[in-house]
Amino acid sequence: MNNFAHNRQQLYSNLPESSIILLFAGSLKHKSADAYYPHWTNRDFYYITGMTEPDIVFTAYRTKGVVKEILWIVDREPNMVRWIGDVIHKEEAYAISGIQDVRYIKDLSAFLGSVLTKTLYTDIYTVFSRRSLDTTPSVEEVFVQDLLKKYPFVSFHSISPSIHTLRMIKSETEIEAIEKAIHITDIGLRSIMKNLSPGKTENLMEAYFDFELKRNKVKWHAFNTIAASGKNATTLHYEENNAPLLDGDLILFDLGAQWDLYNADISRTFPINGTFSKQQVSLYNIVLQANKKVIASIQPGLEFSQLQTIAKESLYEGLKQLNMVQTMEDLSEYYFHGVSHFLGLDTHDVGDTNVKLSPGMVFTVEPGLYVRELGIGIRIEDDVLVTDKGCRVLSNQIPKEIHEIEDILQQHEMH
Ligand SMILES: [Mn+2]
Repeated sequence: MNNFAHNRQQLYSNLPESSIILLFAGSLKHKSADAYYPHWTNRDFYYITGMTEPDIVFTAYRTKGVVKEILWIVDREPNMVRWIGDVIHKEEAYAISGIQDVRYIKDLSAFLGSVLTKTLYTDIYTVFSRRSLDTTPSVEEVFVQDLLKKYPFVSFHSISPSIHTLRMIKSETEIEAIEKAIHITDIGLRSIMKNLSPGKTENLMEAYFDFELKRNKVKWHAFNTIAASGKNATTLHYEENNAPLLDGDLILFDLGAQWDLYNADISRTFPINGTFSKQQVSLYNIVLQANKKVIASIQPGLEFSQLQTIAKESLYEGLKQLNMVQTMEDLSEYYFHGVSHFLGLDTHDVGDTNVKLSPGMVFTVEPGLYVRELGIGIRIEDDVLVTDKGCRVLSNQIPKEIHEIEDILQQHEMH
């Protein structure tokens, strides 16, 4: 069975008899003048349909035990095709989604009207994903408000929790896409390592990464690249990436490619001149130790929240030996973010973190230390998959041991 069809079957298992699922791909967002932002398909919509084009709608409803699913696509005028290209056709939409009944969006309103007025379907499940009360209403909310004016007897429910629960457990195909994203991220990082030297700039390092991504047919980054040297690395989300690289400083990279909408999220920290100083070694090893301890602890049944506890204890022990902290509270001066987040269709992927680990979950392990007064920021981030007995580090091939990193950095002539 097609992956997306499989996802739909899982979703339908909890669908009550008198309810309709209504999902939107979302529309192009206006940027300025005649320019639009690139379309970012709603990730829940993609998970259920496999479609990436804007303005598509998906409906499903159960009738006499059978679920009827319909995909509503756009029909573009021939003249518009000449200007902005073709849209997806019915056969293509079926091939991708596995949904046999594909219709044109202009008929959706009449369809919903007839279903709502002639049958007992009164519960509509859709995606409510507004990030905060202050952001603009989503396409779903606008649709819902409009429909409620015409059909005040229907009630709406959020289907997001059901889809997000499914999205927490990755299929083989999803894992392969994440692995591919990590593989290309590795290629990009190695290009950075080959070209890293004092006197260059952060943005040049970013350019080496970007070149490899484009060369390997990556369309989007997983997120904005962080290339932060020296004290810049102590700002968590530094994205200026324009400072010169100084001899003796470290540089922290947090970056990732996206493949088939699935993301990689990797952090590595390198010495700009090819050799870690003594002080850098001692701090780096504390972070590396924490990274390894968290990874070693991963197994089904462990509380997700325990990952952070293990990371903090490990970092604390290391810093205590250096006399940099006295109590656990002191650690927040040098480490102030979570150690793990789920990874998938979103870089900070959906999912409930008040859970125990289960096979198929994919998340990051990213302890760090940020010592402002020393101009040192270190983060070592891997992506891991929970297996039956423990975990598989999907980013295992990306060097993180000091001797591995120094070997690679020192292989090339510094120029
Ligand atoms: Mn991350």
